Amino acid sequence: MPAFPPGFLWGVSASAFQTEGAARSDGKGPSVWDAFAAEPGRIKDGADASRGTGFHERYREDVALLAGLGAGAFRFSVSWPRVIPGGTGPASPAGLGFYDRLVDELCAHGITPAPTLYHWDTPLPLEEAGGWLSRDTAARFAEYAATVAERLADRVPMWITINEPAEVTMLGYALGEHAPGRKLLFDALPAAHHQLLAHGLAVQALRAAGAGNIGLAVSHSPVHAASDSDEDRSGAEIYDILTNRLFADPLLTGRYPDGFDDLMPGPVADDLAVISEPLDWYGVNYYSPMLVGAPAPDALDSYAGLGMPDGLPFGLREIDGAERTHFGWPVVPDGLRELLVGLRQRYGDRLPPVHITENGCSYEGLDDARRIAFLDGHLRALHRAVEEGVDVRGYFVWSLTDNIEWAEGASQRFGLVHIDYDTLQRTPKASYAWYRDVIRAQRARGTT
Ligand code: GCO
Repeated sequence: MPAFPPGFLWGVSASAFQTEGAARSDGKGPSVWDAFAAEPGRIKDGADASRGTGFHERYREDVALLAGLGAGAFRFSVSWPRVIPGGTGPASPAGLGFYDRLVDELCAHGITPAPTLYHWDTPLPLEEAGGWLSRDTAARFAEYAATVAERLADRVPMWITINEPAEVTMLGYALGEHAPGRKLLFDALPAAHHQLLAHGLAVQALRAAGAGNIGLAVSHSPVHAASDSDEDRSGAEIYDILTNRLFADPLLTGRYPDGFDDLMPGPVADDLAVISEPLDWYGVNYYSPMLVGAPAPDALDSYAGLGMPDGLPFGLREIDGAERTHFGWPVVPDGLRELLVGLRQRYGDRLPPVHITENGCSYEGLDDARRIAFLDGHLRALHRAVEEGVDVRGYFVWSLTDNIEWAEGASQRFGLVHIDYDTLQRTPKASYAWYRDVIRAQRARGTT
């Protein structure tokens, strides 16, 4: 592995709903994902998502695993309804106490705590009042952000406001495969705007509470047209805007892509000034590129288990020839370089330093040579992006342990560490030792 820049942060990511369990402990309020997962048929194989990986009980064991890895940082998420059980109103001392202990435990092991404030688990009462379709949710989020920062900012040197607002909008509100299960198609766009506003208000609230080094995690995929025909190119262009620009443009330039202002709830111009509050860094989640064309009979009717309804102005196509993960996602490491160089070209100096806040793959087994090959290929592609002038400061593997993969339940294993869902026993995989050795070798070169 070539040497990464001095100070490069070697991290691992996870999220609250996917790991914590203890859904009703310590006065935690219900989240939209608790409610969704409890509906029959929502989670594959009827997996019991409410136990997670038992992280709430076993966090010390997982921090020890992080320490064994030599991880420089751990990106976890704070569960909003664990901290503010009703979504609004008083904070829960027990809820805040849990994150307080987790942060202390990480610090005691020399691991940078990097909390995400929103990784999809909206407090249920707020969802029932409209969730991200309601402007009020953004204001409630900023209050919650301030509460967490007041408690943790003295020890937390890196913050992530929200995670993948595009997926929440698309999977949660447009297609209905994720919580809250709404199928609004393009009427879901206000959910995008209100998450962006929530982000901007939270940046202000965090800074006011003394927190710094703030970013967010945005999913990106290089998008290629299925052919040179005008129809395929325009399908790919719409998909590219929805995937790569709908969030990045307002965050980094203070403007929506052409035509989108009119589709958003107001006051859009005032909100954009808040949304584009300068970031300290920009987080990129990358899994695979997309091949997209016009809506057509040969378009995929499902992608990664997600049904694609009729009536969309694009159609996804199979990428031929690529290896696939257990999830069926194509493995294209150079897509990471391509998208980073593309972001740099599009946004120039408006793109702040970048962290790869998620990258990883689902494969079965403890002897996970294919995960090692995946991560090795992506790190080399990331290094090429650095050589091509992209200012990348860190890389976070998704994920430390196997965990609840949303509607896919326990069926997709992304961990460096295996979870036995009967006993919750943790067993490091071959990729854990490999990543430990990568970090060790980089550190020996004095780069981290
Ligand atoms: C996210 C992701 C993670 C997933 C991972 C694998 O939004 O950050 O959905 O939570 O588990 O991307 O799909």
